[in-house]
Amino acid sequence: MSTTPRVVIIGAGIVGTNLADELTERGWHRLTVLDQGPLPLTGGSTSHAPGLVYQTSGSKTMTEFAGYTVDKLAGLDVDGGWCFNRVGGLEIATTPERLDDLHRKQGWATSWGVSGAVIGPEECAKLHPLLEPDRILGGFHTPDDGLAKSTRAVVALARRAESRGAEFRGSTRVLGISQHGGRVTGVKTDHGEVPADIVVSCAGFWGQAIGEMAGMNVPLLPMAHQYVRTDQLPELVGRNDERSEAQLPILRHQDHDLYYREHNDRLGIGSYAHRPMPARLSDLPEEDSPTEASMPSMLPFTEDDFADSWEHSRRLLPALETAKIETGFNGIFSFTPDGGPLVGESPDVAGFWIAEAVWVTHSCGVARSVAQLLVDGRSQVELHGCDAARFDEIETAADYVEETAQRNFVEIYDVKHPLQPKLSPRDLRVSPFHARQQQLGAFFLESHGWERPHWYEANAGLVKDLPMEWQPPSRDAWSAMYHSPIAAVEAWKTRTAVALYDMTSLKRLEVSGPGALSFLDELTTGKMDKSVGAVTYTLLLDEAGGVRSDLTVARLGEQLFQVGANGNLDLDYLRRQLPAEDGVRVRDITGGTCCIGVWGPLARDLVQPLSRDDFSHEALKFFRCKSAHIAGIPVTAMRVSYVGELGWEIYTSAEYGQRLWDVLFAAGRDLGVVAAGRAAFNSLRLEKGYRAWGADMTTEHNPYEAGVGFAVRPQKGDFVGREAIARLDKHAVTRRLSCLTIDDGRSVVLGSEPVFLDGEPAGYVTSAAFSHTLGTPIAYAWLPAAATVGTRVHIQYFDRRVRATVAAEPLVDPEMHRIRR
Ligand code: FAD
Ligand code: THG
Repeated sequence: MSTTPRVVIIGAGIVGTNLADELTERGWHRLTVLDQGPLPLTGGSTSHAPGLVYQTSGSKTMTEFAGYTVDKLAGLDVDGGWCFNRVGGLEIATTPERLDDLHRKQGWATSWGVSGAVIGPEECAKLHPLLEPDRILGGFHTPDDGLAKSTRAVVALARRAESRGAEFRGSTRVLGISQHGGRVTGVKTDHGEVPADIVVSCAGFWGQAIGEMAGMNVPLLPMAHQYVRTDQLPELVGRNDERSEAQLPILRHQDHDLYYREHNDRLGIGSYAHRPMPARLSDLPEEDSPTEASMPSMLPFTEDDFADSWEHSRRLLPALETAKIETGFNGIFSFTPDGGPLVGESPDVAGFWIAEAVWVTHSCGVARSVAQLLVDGRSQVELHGCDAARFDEIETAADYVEETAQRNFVEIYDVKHPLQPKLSPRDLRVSPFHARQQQLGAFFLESHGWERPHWYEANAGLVKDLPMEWQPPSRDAWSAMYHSPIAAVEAWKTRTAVALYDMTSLKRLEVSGPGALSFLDELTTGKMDKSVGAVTYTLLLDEAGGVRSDLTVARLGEQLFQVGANGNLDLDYLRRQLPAEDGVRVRDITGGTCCIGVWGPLARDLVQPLSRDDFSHEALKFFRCKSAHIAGIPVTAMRVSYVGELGWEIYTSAEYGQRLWDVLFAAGRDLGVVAAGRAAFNSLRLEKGYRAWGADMTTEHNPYEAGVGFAVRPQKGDFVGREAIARLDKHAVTRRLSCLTIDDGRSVVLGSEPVFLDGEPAGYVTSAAFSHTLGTPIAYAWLPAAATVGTRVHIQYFDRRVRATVAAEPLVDPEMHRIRR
């Protein structure tokens, strides 16, 4: 008798069939896959996807997903027909900016373990003879990329899953999700009810409609994307046959939003150059028996939209000059607010999961992770960029999704700076200090809808006052983007006088009730049962001891805690862990409150005269908090500093925010106070060695290798991850988040670059900045533990090698003299 849960998968596209395969491989064979379309050509996106698989992206997780897709599909066939054709990938540059970007991309490939090289125009033409070498500047060649035959892969995967007991039912439309007592119990279809303990919607761009049936908002937008096939090209005749289909590398011409592949003696061309074309599900053709030429996910070809793409294609590939477009269609697939997929369980209906907005490229990897989540409770590849709960509420609103998804479509192949903000929607969330920040000439970047000052032009006049040793060297054009030398002023003032930082966008959660203490105690690595007024830096671990988040927990009352968190994933996690019986409440208080970080050696000189409360070291020690009044404004002062200086995070409710800002600013004038932005903030926190969750560490890392082992108290009693942690030898880590200083004192890197040890790729940069206090660029990187302090390494920045040295950390104030006084 089997005891594995009954699973229903909605959708037999590349994601659903992969998931059926992964789950049955893990012994979960009580599994039914339903699709409204006939099998195997259901009429979803998979049924027409040309299947180009480029593995490399800026995301380690997505690149690893793609790597698994390549490996897995390469091992599959249907009656000898390939599921993956390793023709290689070629992305060409026709502008110097693109060529630079390809070097940067080659760096990502190296960081994440994909092989690839930037090559010259002649070599490109040798690989792809349709290319005219004098029309291009070079290309990035990735020999392991290629074509996925998704329509064949679904057959191979379904056969394998069926052989292990899975059942596939086509022409069965899901009409509703049945639930009882907050749990999914099955799905309603046009052929009756199918009972289930777990339902996973792999419905692709129909995801929103299925989500609605379970009351889950799925932030994706179906959009059309044009794809055409030419008529026969004499240059391709005789090269391929029906079986091989292709042998030239898949080609990308991103400067004009185009890509190409062979279809035997024809060329297929995909274009993102047209206007965004959002599609309504109700406008799709109803098709009971889809064919390759007609299916629900295909809208009629709109030729005018392709005109420019055709021109640019003929310019790039002269063989097209005499060719014609034989067929074309506007094919539909999913776009999301940040371009990432959507993976996770409904927050409201236990057992209802989604795995949507997934490309063929990442499909095997996503499916493996979902199977691991379901079977083991944990994905081996970390998922924070895929988790459906990563968005704040505003980011899941239909208006927001429509606007950002369309923008992502337009920008899909753009050369993107890591700090580049969205142009719209903007000014969605502003702190109460916003008007003042504008008056000070704040340069805003955006995060989860929040406007965050990166520096203030009002401080420009102080650049000339910078002492010699604080003057930053000039930067290369790329690292100078979205940066200003004014950040040096703001860092200098923070280390030598006092500065005000807007900390409002930091996610704040209130955890309250009689069960609050034990609730937090069971989830975190730290001791929570401290006196009222204590603040604890602590970790959330997963069951395997991976770092799920790092938090500050302030005990404001016996049954009242304020948690400083890293984002919505923390809120989502805490809510899911709430005990069934009442007694703990978790509330997001970010929006109704605000926070100013007042930090610097003169912070106390600024704040104390404004208050009748005692802000002395004795009265409010490091990592303590208390209620107080500042110029009559009720505040909570928390003696915490992510920039590593004396001072407090000062919280108040939103209504008092502007007054608090004004009072502090005015009182600080004689002390030389400045408003300071995220550019200085990030530099100062790195100097101090404070990790940023998501960038520096994730669930893939344990606290000891990440350098936050000090926050783990195994002796405190049980907590999530304790057993796993107990099995680790904290002194025997094999890799380490390591601090690097750049030897030449001027070459700034930005993050994700590969790091070489003895000439071999050995790790990657997580965060980087110019350290104003040291007068040299610095970086944090994951490196083998053998790279001890003093080890020489180099970082690849575009096509350059930047020498760096592993340094003892933190670089600034290891004795905590600046903070504890
Ligand atoms: P689908 O294949 O759409 O499967 C979802 C299934 O759910 C469908 O079969 C549908 O019938 C079923 N379903 C929906 N609602 C219900 C219901 N109520 N009841 C029962 N069943 C239901 N990706 C790449 O990686 N590389 C490419 O080169 C590439 N090129 C593309 C080119 C074009 C023109 C387009 C449009 C997309 C392209 N994509 C590419 C994207 C890729 O096709 C999709 O991301 C991928 O196929 C999605 O797979 P899926 O299984 O999630 O969705
Ligand atoms: N402020 C508040 N909450 C936060 C952050 C914050 N939560 C999320 C994130 N930032 C957490 N990150 C850190 C990292 C380091 C410190 C605080 C928050 C810190 N560490 C000290 C140290 O390592 O020297 C103290 C450690 C200790 O005494 O345990 O200050 O910015 N509210």
